[in-house]
Amino acid sequence: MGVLNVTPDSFSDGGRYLDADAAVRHALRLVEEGAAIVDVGGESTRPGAPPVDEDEELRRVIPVIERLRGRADVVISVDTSKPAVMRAAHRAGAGLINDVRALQEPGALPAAAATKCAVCLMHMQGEPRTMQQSPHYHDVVAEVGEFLTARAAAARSAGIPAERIAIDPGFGFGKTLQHNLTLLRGLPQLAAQAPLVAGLSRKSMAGTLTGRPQGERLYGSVALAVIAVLNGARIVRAHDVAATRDALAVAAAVQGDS
Ligand code: 7PJ
Repeated sequence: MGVLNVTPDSFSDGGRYLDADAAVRHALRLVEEGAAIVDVGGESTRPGAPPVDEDEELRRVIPVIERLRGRADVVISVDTSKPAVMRAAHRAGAGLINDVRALQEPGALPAAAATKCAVCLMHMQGEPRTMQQSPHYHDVVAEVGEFLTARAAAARSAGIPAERIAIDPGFGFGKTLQHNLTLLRGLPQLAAQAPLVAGLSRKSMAGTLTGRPQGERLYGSVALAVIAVLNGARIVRAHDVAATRDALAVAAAVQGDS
């Protein structure tokens, strides 16, 4: 899953893709590099980011999805928590709803179900503005697992079939470095529940573990992606698709499924 940020305050690309045509060009490059899914996001969820209103989010993502539709053999994902954005993105051509709030916003469950899109349900402790202030768990793997089980059950009750539901532990979303490492080790437990998505690309743990600044997190991110896949992740969310694909081709060969 290639990441396409269409936010002016995105921490990893500085909003370089705000212009819809430039965003589509970048999306097509992600597809050329081997992305099977392009995840289009208009709400920055980096720690401390302010909320974005619905009209602004629609203005950012819908033109990109409309222009991308039919241009490439790729599933278009929309990274949103807002029911109106889910509906509009589906009409524009999205096939996957990636929600960092796991369809907990009012109206999100029925809206997602009505689109017949696949969904990715992610765990987050708190809200982006404050989530990194004091994350706390007794047993992070068990608590994240229980949350995802409950949200998958709620999605099924709302009419989303099990085969369209993926889950994601939400690395960095209300988690310390130690929480992230424990979750990474515990991924096999979560992977037994449903197809697992892992987003580690360019996150702070890749910087902390390597001692490198923000622009130099590629090698750390690729290592994290490989570990995630060896521990059961089925979809990896990544900014650097070509490098990640190569590394995952190696991991898949070791696993014996390529
Ligand atoms: C994730 C995401 C993630 C899923 C972001 C960033 C922050 N969606 N959206 N999983 N992260 N499913 O890219 O660093 O980890 S935005």
